[in-house]
Amino acid sequence: MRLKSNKTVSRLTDNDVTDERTYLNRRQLLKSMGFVGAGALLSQSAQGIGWFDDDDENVFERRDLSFTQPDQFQINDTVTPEVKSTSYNNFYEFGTDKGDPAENAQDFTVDPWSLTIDGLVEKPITLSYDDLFKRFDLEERIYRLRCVEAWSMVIPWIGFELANILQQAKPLSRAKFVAFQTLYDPEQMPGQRSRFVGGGVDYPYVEGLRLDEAMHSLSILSVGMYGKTLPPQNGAPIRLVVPWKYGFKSIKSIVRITLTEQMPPTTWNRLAPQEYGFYANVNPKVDHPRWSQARERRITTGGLLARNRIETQMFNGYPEVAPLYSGMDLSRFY
Ligand SMILES: Nc1nc2c(c(=O)[nH]1)N[C@H]1C(S)=C(S)[C@@H](COP(=O)(O)O)O[C@H]1N2
Ligand SMILES: [Mo]
Repeated sequence: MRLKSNKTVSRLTDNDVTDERTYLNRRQLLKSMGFVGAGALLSQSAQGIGWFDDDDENVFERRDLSFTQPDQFQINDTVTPEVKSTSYNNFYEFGTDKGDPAENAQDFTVDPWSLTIDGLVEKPITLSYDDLFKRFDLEERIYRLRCVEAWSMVIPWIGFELANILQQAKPLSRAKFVAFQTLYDPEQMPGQRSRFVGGGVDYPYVEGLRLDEAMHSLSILSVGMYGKTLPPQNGAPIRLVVPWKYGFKSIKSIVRITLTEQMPPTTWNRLAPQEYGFYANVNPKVDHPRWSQARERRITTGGLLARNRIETQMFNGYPEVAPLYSGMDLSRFY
């Protein structure tokens, strides 16, 4: 994480952590700025990035789910081991280091939960924790997840199409966008109590989609992964997954979905508008101002320092979404 201005903590690109020396230099930089204590520095360098943490830290209880496995989402890519996708996370509400969410979110309370769908709809809906798992048939979708920081994973999500719930709420014809909001609960989320822990984000974390993007069959609300309910570090009890967009669009631990007429504000766009757009479609031809998006590090096996570089695919390999953007200049609408 490098400080760009006193308002913005900008993201570290993957290229900055591919060798341990750079990684440690970064820790030292953060430490000199007062972002991490010496203890964190030592334990992180000793344990890598948290993948080899004591597993007794993962005390959050996850239930088995029942779901179908439609053929079209059984893809060829190697699925990322669960131990990695649940310990290398971006969830700034629980801290900005990749190992922080798994460490700090284990006591997160997800039951009771309340998710409201409101705004420009005929029938506002409120779902309880149990409703999240009962109201829709759950299916497994194995999707690629491409972070804007140029790493990626392949994750077996369990969930239902966002379109299903939006249709139940009956959008009014004026509705053009869908706004999402993460829980705001500073007592449970240390990143919401301190600018240093929370990366300078103005909480709650918010995201948005155009209504036609939200209605696309690839857009899902996920309530589980690897056969079980979500762990808190991955956005329990319910999070968005939009696989053709950079990972920051896939907002976690959602409490509110609001249909709007105007394009809603989004967290990373507010922080650094010249770096993160509203659309954030994965695009190997449109580089981030500070690093290339042509390639990515696929996290499979082999640890943080393993070199596993592959070419990034247009729309993250989901070309069926291209018609949503016909006629748009994607370098302008990044
Ligand atoms: N509320 C919230 N949602 C969030 C984030 C966050 O910091 N806060 N990080 C985003 C980013 S940058 C990524 S890459 C994905 C990571 O999801 P995962 O940890 O399940 O892989 O979550 C996204 N959703
Ligand atoms: Mo990300």
